[in-house]
Amino acid sequence: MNKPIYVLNGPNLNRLGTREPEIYGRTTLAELETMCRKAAGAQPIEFRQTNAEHELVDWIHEAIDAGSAIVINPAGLSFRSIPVLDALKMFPGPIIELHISNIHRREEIYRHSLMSTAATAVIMGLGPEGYATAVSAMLRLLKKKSA
Ligand code: DHK
Repeated sequence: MNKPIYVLNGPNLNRLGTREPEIYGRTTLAELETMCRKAAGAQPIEFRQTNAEHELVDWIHEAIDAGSAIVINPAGLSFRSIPVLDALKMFPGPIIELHISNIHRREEIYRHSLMSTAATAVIMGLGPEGYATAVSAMLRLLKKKSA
């Protein structure tokens, strides 16, 4: 059995569906999980969300030992969390940083993600569909890695 892809979500993403729909759309986190599982097919995934920085760090540590890849939307932690960045730098597999919005078209405070230096790739601006795109892309990265 393949080790799971960890799809990790940061603060406030539990409010998707009603949170600033003009930016994030109306897809709920539960619907995003369904989209990810459909895109993953037989590949197992761990889909989680937290509002706590320490929990996101703990899950990245778990992925270091038990996961094959990480797709992460760190949300607001993207811009200030050295602990999340440091944890990602320890992860040996591929990492896709994901944002629903195009952070470069947002207010200045959202335009520089600390996480990107640890990411294999960054996907942003595709809206909620970006999650399925990220999982599909990760399947290809893992296949290339195992070839
Ligand atoms: C999600 C958030 O919660 C924001 O803090 C980021 C990101 C953007 C997103 O687009 O998924 O600025």
